[in-house]
Amino acid sequence: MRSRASIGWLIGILAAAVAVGMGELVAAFLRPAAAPVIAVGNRIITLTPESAKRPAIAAAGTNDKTLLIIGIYLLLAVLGALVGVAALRNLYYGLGGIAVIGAFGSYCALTANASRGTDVLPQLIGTAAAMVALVVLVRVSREWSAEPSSGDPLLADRRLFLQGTAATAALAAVAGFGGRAAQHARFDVAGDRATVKLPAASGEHTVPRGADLGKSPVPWRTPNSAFYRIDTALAVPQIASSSWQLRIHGLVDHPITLTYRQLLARPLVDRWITLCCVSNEVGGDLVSNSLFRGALLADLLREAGVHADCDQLLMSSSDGMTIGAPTKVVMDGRQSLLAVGMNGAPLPLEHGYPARVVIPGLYGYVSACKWVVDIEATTFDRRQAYWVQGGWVAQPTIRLSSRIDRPSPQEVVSVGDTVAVAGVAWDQHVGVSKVEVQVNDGPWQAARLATVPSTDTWRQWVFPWTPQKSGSYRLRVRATDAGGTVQDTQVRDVFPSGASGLHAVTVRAVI
Ligand SMILES: Nc1nc2c(c(=O)[nH]1)N[C@H]1C(S)=C(S)[C@@H](COP(=O)(O)O)O[C@H]1N2
Ligand SMILES: [Mo]
Repeated sequence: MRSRASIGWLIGILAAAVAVGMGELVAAFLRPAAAPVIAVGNRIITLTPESAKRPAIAAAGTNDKTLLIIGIYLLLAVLGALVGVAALRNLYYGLGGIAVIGAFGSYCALTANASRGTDVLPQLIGTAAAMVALVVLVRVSREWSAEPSSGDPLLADRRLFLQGTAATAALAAVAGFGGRAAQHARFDVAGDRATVKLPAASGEHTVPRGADLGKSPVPWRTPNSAFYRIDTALAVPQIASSSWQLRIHGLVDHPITLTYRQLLARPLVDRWITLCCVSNEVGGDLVSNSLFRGALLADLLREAGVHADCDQLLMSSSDGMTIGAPTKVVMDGRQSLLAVGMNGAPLPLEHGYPARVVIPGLYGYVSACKWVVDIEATTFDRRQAYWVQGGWVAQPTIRLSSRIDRPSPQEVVSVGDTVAVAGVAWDQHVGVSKVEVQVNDGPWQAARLATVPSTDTWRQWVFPWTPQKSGSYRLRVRATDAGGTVQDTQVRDVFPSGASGLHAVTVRAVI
């Protein structure tokens, strides 16, 4: 393994590893979001145009973040290898390459959402460390790979080379894993969350009788661990309850700053709310239903004295996400929550601990700000929220939707056996009045509907069906809302305001 190229790769990749490792270590003194790979990833998310992001997310699903991180590591390894090869030819080429990569990382760290000036330090120190490592490694590899003119110094030099690369690898690993461990020890708030005891709340408490028909593989109440998750946070924000504050300001008479303790001291309510993502495909699972506990957002806004000309409430999270909701929707009497709990427990970290907003009847991207720390009373004219900048509609209405959860696609059923075709339908804050099922091109037949505690949740349905002959069957579902409007059959993509079209499942009946 003495070819120049492979030595070049090795030392270049090691230099890159030193940069990442030192960056992780320095980030432990600042904050996890400043770790080089996280900062670059966060910036790449905002740099990528929406039109390029959507196919990538569609292909990767909810693994998109892991894949992005892996991609950054791979790219860095390739760039590192190139730098190493260049450095063996001319050390300054290699150092220049590192400087360029470091400059890009620094740019990302300084321009990422909610970045702080000090976020550049891990980049700078990591870059400097990589340069030192490269100089040392080029030295030891030159001495080894230069053909000995006389005698046999090769053996000694080879040992020097091995020692140099091993020491560099060890340094990178200790700094990197040590830095990571220190970040967790210093910043993780799972322990903080475990100490929170939420005060009791008025309102709903248990799954209402008759809401879950027991026929679907998807329970009416989504457990916290199964609740869908959508956000742009590469590292879940870690906000200790003692340091959380919410600022309500802008077009208000009295700006408010609320601490977690003050929030818990307010009257809290428990409400069943079905949240769904605008990116949910027809038949998709980016929709869940839980019991949210929180304070009424409208009360807080009234206390702040929101001005009549404020038509947008622009919420910001600690990681710089912005989400804008129409003021009149929040204030129209529905139970919009500044939520602290989910299914009886403090909010899980991935779902916004310590506090988030949940507004029944709106898609998540225009309502459900997680890790919320700021609400600015403003106007749609003046401020554009994150997703709206990407072309998503600013004030969409949720689309009446229905889904078949049983049988599953391509399932094989028995001729003559009755199958409980089952699923859910939703049109939050409007309500579902009817669900119908169609077999092949037959008539639409009414399904049995479950009861619901309010119009703010999805509604289960079941339809007993007995295939009479063997063969392939297509089952379709459609819902009707409380106003009598039947679900839109037009097929629409999720962008820019939510998918529409009917969900169909094809199954095979055999004797
Ligand atoms: N801070 C923050 N809040 C956010 C988002 C985000 O990316 N960051 N995504 C929104 C979107 S698009 C949706 S659909 C909901 C999802 O909430 P969940 O992950 O708790 O299901 O959160 C919303 N709130
Ligand atoms: Mo979403």
